[in-house]
Amino acid sequence: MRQEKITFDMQSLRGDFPVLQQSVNGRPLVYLDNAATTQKPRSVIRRMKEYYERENSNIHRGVHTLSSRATDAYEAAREKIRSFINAAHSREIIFVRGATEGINLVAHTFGKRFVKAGDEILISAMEHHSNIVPWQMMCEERGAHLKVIPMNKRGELELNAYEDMLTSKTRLVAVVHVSNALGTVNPIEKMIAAAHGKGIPVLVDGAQSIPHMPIDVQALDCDFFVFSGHKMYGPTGIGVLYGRKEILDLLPPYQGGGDMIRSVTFAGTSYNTLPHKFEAGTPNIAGVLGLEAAVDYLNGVGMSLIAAHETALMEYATGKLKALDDLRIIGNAEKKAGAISFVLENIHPHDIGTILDQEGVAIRSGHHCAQPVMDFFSIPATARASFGLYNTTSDIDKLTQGIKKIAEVFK
Ligand code: 7TS
Repeated sequence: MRQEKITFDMQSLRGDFPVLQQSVNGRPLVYLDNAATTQKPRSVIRRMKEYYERENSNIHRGVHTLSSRATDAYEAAREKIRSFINAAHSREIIFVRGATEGINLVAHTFGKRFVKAGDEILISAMEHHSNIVPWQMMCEERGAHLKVIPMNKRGELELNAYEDMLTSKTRLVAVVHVSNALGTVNPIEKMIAAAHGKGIPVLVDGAQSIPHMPIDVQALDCDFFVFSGHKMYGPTGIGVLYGRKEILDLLPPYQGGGDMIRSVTFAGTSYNTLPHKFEAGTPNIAGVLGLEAAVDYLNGVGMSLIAAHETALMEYATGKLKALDDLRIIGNAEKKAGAISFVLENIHPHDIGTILDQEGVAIRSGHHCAQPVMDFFSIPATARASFGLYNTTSDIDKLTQGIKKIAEVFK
């Protein structure tokens, strides 16, 4: 069982994040761009600094003390992350640069091993570009077809259509858990069960779910799950590909280099076992240790408590935004997490973002690397407020006050 504090002490929690203790444009910072990246607690920053000051050394190759210390720390972090997502084995945890690299790794290696001309890959209508383009590239290379699970105007996937699309030609389903552009939480347990019913493996893009809810990859029964450290209070440049051992063992290596080999001669090379087979070259050691510190931080607060706090925030924000004149929320799925996208009548989202910034409120405006979602709703862009564990109802009040000001300026 994870240790969870009984109460959510917001003041002490916010105090853990140095970035939040500043003013921007003369106003105390209200940070509502957590879907793009989250702020880092002091413990994460400290862990990385400590590594460089005391342990810095390359891993898996030296016999000297610092090297074995760094190796032990790196592998202990892998075990911590295994436990965080409840994977069955730590060798199923592959360190990558982020969700994007995790998806590219699977598209490349799975494609090479399992996909041939005429086969189909299923993605959904609400994917981030990083869960579209790698599959397009792979399908083009292999003469396969990319099929798109449709969604409705609320921003929910059409599950009946999905089940009909699972055929003997389908090699893999790659679907987002929580949409970064709409906030929709997809019913992935159901979707995975339906695919498995036909023997089809499933990759889940967990970039936007991992910071907001407890994740148990064995309970989900997914075959692959990818996420980025920087969206869960960890550093940039580090992420995780979880893969079921039985499938990872069948895949060819992604990149060649040091650490991924068992032996090399000019006549040929034999490859290392999991997870090293997929970790060529010197990895982001400091990043891995920073990510471990982020996991410790999340466990310390408690993922269930974070989920409950953020669900309440989402409800509060939805109510406040809905009450504003001329504001339309894009994405009204029954189950949402993390982010609310909206548009204001006759005001470009970039103007919303710029004026809010003057109020010290940081939100994101644009297509959120989900252009097909914008096309679906016939809009060029949205403004998006996205939440983290340190956000409060007072942050949301400042957001809505800022939006009211914008409406007045443009009147
Ligand atoms: N998948 C989803 C659902 C995402 O939201 C993102 C990043 C990625 C994959 C890619 O993650 P990366 O860490 O490899 O870049 N989403 C966003 C966003 O919404 N605003 O900035 C980045």
